[in-house]
Amino acid sequence: MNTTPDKDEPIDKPDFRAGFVAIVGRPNVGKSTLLNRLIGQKISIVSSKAQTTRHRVTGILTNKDAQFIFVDTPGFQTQHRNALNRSMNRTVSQVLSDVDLVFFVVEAGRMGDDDKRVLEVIPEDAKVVLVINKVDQLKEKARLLPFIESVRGLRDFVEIVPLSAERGNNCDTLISAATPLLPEGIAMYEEDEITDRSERFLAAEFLREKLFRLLGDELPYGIAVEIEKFETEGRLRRIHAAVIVDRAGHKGIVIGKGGEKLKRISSEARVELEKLFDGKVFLEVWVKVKSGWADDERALKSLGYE
Ligand SMILES: Nc1nc2c(ncn2[C@@H]2O[C@H](COP(=O)(O)OP(=O)(O)OP(=O)(O)O)[C@@H](O)[C@H]2O)c(=O)[nH]1
Ligand SMILES: [Mg+2]
Repeated sequence: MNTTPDKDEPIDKPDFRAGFVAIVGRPNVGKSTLLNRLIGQKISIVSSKAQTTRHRVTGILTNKDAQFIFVDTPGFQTQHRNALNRSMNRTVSQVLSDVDLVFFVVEAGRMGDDDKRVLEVIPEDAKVVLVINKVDQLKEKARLLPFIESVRGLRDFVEIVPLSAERGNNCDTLISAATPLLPEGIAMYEEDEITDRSERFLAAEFLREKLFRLLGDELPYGIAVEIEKFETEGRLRRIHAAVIVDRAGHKGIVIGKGGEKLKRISSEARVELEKLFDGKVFLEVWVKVKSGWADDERALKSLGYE
């Protein structure tokens, strides 16, 4: 019998823990920043605009004690403006129904009605860790303790962890606190796997991030990205992507004078994708008008929304 450990064998040690952790909260509290920080790599897109994340994004962290399968979710919408908003909330509810642990993320010093609505969506029997993010933004550190006191009664939180996802402060405390809260079990993914989402999905997301970051305030909400072709030749990826806008008048804004805007957007996306895929990327982007796509269930399905 061969007793040397096989590299491909799942990690199976006594006391090892593995489980799914949902990261939920209202828009813009820093959920995706936290996911990226916890797994040590950028996988989920981030911007200063609310409602950046529209899909479930999985990030996997494996250490010697546990395997965390974090699931980043869209910010929970308190207003349902269209089918896209409903789809995003559905994603949050679906993720919440099927995890071992929940990180409920709020901003330090702020617990509004929109935060409390998210708390109501978390199933009663779920184990919930309250993550108080952006502590670096608190001008007076002395305000943190009274804030914690004022929110700790909202639910029977299993842990309360203040941190800064952006700076990385106290994120290791969150991991240590969450480890014993995961069920005992074997790893479900290989040690070096960081996500279960495809390169095709990540390419669309990274391009959408640049659109969110480089376009004005309102435009990104009417924008989606469709990957029309994704080919791999050795270490080279050839990607053809369409930026979907919902009004003909928006096309010119995305393209910009002499094509400058779109050139900058696709070049910034390409640079990040090359880092992520560790290989050369050819990214060709064009703009397509699909009126009313965000309120059209069929169009949403074809764009990969749940
Ligand atoms: N100062 C500070 N800013 C942060 C921190 N974490 C996140 N941010 C910023 O907050 C903004 C929103 O971050 P995201 O990670 O996109 O937030 P989100 O909760 O995923 O947002 P949605 O996907 O839109 O729901 C970005 O501008 C981040 O840089 C933090 O710890 N400190
Ligand atoms: Mg997000």
